[in-house]
Amino acid sequence: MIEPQKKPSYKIYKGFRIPMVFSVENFASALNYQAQPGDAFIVTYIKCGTTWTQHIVWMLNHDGQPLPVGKNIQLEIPFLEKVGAEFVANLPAPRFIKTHLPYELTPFHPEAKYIYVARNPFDCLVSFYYHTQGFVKLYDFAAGTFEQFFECFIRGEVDGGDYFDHLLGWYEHKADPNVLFLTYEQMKANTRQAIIAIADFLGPAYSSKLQDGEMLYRILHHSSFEQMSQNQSRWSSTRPAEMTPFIRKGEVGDWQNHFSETQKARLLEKFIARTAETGIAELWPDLIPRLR
Ligand code: PPS
Repeated sequence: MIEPQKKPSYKIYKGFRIPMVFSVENFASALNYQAQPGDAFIVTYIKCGTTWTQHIVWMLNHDGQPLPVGKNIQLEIPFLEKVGAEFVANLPAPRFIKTHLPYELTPFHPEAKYIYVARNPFDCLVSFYYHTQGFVKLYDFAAGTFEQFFECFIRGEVDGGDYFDHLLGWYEHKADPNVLFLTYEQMKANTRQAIIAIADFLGPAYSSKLQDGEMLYRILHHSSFEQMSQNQSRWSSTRPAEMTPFIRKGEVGDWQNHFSETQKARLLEKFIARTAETGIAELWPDLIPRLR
């Protein structure tokens, strides 16, 4: 008998895959959260640089000091779909909110701000595989293979929904006045510039703080991969010691260590088909030549 394809386990709500330990009620309420003027959302498809951006934003609000041990970024800048609307509505203003929702479902207010971070789908897939494997209680996929996860991702049958739908939906709004569109790769190439762009986007109350070069230096230092690799209980719930850590590798191009030639060709074909004539391929100019 052929073994059925192993897949991560999810709860399904209106077609969304939700990690098993998440509450459907909170997820449903998140969709009805009333965004407020002054709210700032950090929006990503899963594994595209959310936590890194959350920490930068948190430090901009805390004199460039790093998140101390004992606190968790997911409570400081809460994940809307996980904690639900009431938790977020009760935060003091201005609210900073994490979400993985696609554009059309993200609570909108013209005076709210949206920082969107995109990451190339190849590295996103690899990072998402380790995430799904490592959070054993969330997905029951500890024994899942890269090949099995690849099939789920390419079909969009993962809890982020379809990667390309998410990116296309937000990319259309990249020039909106209340959207800051960044890529993980830009953040890696020039983190200093990304921190300044985020502060400028949040407004003079933030950008003025960076005039003190000391604070910019502190944020740069504490947002580095090396620093964020320390005391990882600050970023997520714990995962079994034998699994990869949440802040795992932090590299551009790790996909080259994982994809077979066939997988490269299949995801490249999908990437080209889904992003044709959008300009999205220009976000990662080195990617397609390296894949061919
Ligand atoms: S989540 O679960 O969706 O919130 O994950 P997310 O934070 O979006 O993405 C996790 C990946 O981001 C990497 N990361 C970093 N890279 C570089 N520098 C810093 N400071 C940093 N912090 C987090 C993290 O390692 C995950 O990527 P991979 O490729 O798995 O290492």
